[in-house]
Amino acid sequence: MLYPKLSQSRALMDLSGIWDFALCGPDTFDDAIAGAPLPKPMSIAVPASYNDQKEGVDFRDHYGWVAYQRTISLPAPLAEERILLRFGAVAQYAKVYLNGALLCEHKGGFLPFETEITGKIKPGCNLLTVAVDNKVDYGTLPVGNEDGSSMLGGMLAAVPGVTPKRQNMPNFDFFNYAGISRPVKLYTTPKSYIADITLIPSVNGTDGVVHYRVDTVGTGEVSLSIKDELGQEVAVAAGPEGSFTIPNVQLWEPHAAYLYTAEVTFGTDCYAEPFGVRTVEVRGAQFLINGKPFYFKGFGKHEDSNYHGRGLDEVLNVKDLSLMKWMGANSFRTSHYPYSEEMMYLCDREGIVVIDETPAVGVNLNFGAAGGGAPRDTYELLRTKEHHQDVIRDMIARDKNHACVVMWSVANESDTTAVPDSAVAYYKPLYDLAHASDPQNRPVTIVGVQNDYTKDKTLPLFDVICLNRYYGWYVYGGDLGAAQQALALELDFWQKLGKPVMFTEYGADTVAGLHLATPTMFTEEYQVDFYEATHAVTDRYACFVGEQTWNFADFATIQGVMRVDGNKKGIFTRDRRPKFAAHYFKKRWTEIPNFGYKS
Ligand code: GCB
Repeated sequence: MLYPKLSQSRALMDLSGIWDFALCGPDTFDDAIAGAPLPKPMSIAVPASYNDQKEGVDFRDHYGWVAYQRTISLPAPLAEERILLRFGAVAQYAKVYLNGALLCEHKGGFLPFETEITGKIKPGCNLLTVAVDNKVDYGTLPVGNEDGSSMLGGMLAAVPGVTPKRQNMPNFDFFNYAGISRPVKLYTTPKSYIADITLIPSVNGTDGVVHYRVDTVGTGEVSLSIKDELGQEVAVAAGPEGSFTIPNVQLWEPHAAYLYTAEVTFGTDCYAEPFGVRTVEVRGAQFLINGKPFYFKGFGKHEDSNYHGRGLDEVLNVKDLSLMKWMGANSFRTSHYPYSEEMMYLCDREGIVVIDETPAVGVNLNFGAAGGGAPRDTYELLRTKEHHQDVIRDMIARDKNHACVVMWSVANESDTTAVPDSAVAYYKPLYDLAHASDPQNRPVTIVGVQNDYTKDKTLPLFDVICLNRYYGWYVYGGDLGAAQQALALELDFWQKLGKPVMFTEYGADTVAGLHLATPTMFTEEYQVDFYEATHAVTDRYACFVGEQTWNFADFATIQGVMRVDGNKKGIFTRDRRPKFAAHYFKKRWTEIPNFGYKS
C-alpha cells in the first residue's frame, strides 16, 4: 500500500489535531453512537495513544471500546477525484463510520488501512466516527488474556468470592497503549491511478540494475524517470514492469545512505518513491550488505514516550536516530510491532539498518504473564494463525521497498520448545510465507526466547539465529562469571549450525542515578559490567554478527511486582538521558566498524 503523498495529481489533508472522544462499553460498540455528535465529549489529541492524555484509573485501565469523532469537509475543487481516508495505525481494532454508516473495520494496531469514500462524502460537513477497541486476547497479535479475566493472578492464588475488574493483561512486557496512534489522512488520486510500486534493486559491477513493477487501475501508460540526489535524471523506463540500469550507482550503505527517486507517472497520476540500491544476503555464518560482512550494533526499541504513549512523535524519531549515530549504533529492531511509515522513511534517509518485526509477541502460553503450571500447547489454544499470516503479508507489502529493512522477524519469543512439533507446524509455513511475500527475498528470522535451546526445532529453520538472552539478569543474576560460562556453552552449540547468530536482546534493569562502588543489580555500574562480561564472550565467536541491547530507552509497562514505573533496561532513560552504559557503548561501537569486524 502506497504511503499518501502530495503530488501534482494528489491532494493530501492531514486530520491531526484535537478530536472529540468518549469511553464506551467493553464488549460491543453500539453503532448508534456513530450517528450523532458525542454528548459532552472529552478532547483528545490525534495521533497519540489516549491512555496518558487524561487522569484517572478508569481512563488508564479502560477495557474495550472508545469513540473518536470530528467533522470533515472536502474542498469543492476535489469533488471529481477519487477520495480516500487512510489510517497509519489504530490500536487494536477499528470501525470507521461516515455520517453514521460503517465504512470499514480493521484488526491489528500497527499497520495502515484505507477506505475509499468517493461518492460517500457529501458536500459540506460530514461526521467521522472511529470506534476503537483496545482488547488483546488469544486471537490478537500481540496476545493478551481472554475476556478481561485475571490471567496473571499475581504471586498468590486468587481469593474466592473476589471479582477482579475486567482488564487487559498483556502477555507481553509493554503497556497496551491504544487509540489512533498514527496520522489519519484524507487524500485524492485521479480516477485512473497508481496503486502500488515495487522496486527490486541489484548490483552488476558498477551499475545498479533495478527491476520494477507498477500496479495500476484504469487506463494510461506507465513511465518512470529515475533521479539522483541532485535531481538529475539517471535512467528512464516505460511500461508496467521491467528494469532500468543506473550507471556508476551510488550504493545505499549503513551510515552513508544514498537515495534515488523513482518518479512514476500513469496517465495524469504521478507518485515519487525514494529508494536505495543495496544487496542483502546470508552466506554461511555471515550477514552481507553490499557483499560485505555486516556487524549489527544497536537496539531493540519501542515506540514509547511520555504523554504520546505509542503515538507517532517525529521529533523523538529524529532524536533517537541522532542518539544512535552519536553512539556509533547502526541498527535497531522494530520490537515488537511494525513502526510508523514515517520512521521507515527516516531510516532510509539516515542510513540506519532495520530488522522489521510483526506484532506477534506473546505467542507463548508457557512464559511470562501466562506461565506457570503444566506446559500447555500454545498453538492449540491460540487463534492467531490467520491473523499472523495477514500481518506478515501486510507488513512486507508496506515496507518492501525500504532500503533500511534488511531482515523480517516473524515473531518475538514464541513458544518454541514446550511443544516443539506444534511450533514447527505453525512457523515453517510462516517462514515460507515471508520469503514468498518479499519481492527482494530478504532473510527471515524469528526472535528466540531464553529456553532449553537444545530442544528448539524452530529457530534453526530460520536464516539468522536471533537470541534474546538474559545471562547475568534473569539467569545467574549478579553472577557474571556463571553468566559467561552459560553463554559460552550456548554459543558453542549455535556455532555448529553454520548460520549467523546475534543478540536481539540482552540487558539489565538499571535505575538511572543508582550507583555503588561494588556493583549490584540495578546500579549503573552493574549494567556496564553486564555488557562488558557479555562482550568478552561474544567477541570470541566469528559467527556472532550483532549485538542489539535491550532496550534503547526505559519504557512503560503494565504495573506489577516485576516493574517499578516500567521496564528500566534502557541505555537511555525514557526522556533520553544517557545512563553510564551509553558512554560505554559509544566507545565500543565507534571502535567497531560496520563491516568486517569479525573477518
Ligand atoms: C524479553 C522480551 C521483552 C521484555 C524483556 C525484559 O525477552 O522480548 O519484551 O521487555 O524480555 O526486559 O524482560
